[in-house]
Amino acid sequence: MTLENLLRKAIERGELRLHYQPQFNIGNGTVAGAETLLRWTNPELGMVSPAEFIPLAEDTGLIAPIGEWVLRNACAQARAWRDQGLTLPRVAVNVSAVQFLHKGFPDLVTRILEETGLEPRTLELELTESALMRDADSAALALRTLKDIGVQLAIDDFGTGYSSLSRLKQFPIDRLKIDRSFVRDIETDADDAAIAVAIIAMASSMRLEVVAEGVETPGQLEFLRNRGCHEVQGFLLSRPLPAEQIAALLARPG
Ligand code: G
Ligand code: G
Ligand code: MN
Ligand code: NA
Repeated sequence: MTLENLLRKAIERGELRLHYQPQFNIGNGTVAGAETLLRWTNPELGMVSPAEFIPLAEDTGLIAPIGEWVLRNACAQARAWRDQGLTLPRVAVNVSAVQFLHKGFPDLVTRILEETGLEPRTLELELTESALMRDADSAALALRTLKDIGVQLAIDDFGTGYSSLSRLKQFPIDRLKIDRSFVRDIETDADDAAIAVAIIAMASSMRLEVVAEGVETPGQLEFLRNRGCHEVQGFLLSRPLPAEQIAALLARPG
């Protein structure tokens, strides 16, 4: 079977699962949220990376059912944690450009929030910078509709696309995620450090929050803390984890 046909069957065969990577407040170390990351394990292929199958899903239209599955399951999980008395302030879901620009997307979000009974502000949608800039007028409209629903909005992989700053100002965004390619050499590469510092400064002047991705070392964490970054996410703090392990993390006293 082709990869496409295997992927087509993955939902009904229950081969998709969600992992969650916690995001921490840099000041006090509390959990600020978690990013939902899709995992596909196929009996023949083993683990297939989303970096491989998401582009295929986008090209074949499979992103619609897969994206819907991710959104529904992430919202249901967030609601389940809440019902268990666990506080997760925010669950972030990656939304591909194809999904985001589809006319019915805001209605789908509304329907899933109603079905699961999750407060809209608990859900954050991560859009990539390139998805937003592809057709910035349509993106601005779609973002406004989503913002009116009450969800939070983040720009993922920030710094890697070609944002027009005047556009950025028009977008009703809550949060920027500094791409991990800038974090990796933040202590040694003056250009990467300057970019990260500029993103943090720009975000604070626009009253946006900043999450740094891909934090792997204490030195990177220290740099980001000294520069006023709000939140961090990365292997230093936690890998993406199955839901049960997130529950344990949230239940941990203190
Ligand atoms: O988790 P990992 O590093 O393997 O993810 C690789 C890429 O796949 C990242 O760019 C990530 O944003 C993307 N990705 C992971 N899960 C999802 C998902 O549920 N939907 C979309 N559209 N992209 C995802
Ligand atoms: O494109 P996006 O930012 O959504 O990608 C998220 C991906 O980054 C996930 O697949 C996740 O596994 C990966 N990731 C998360 N933390 C780290 C990290 O500290 N280092 C590296 N190299 N990858 C990370
Ligand atoms: Mn992301
Ligand atoms: Na990213």
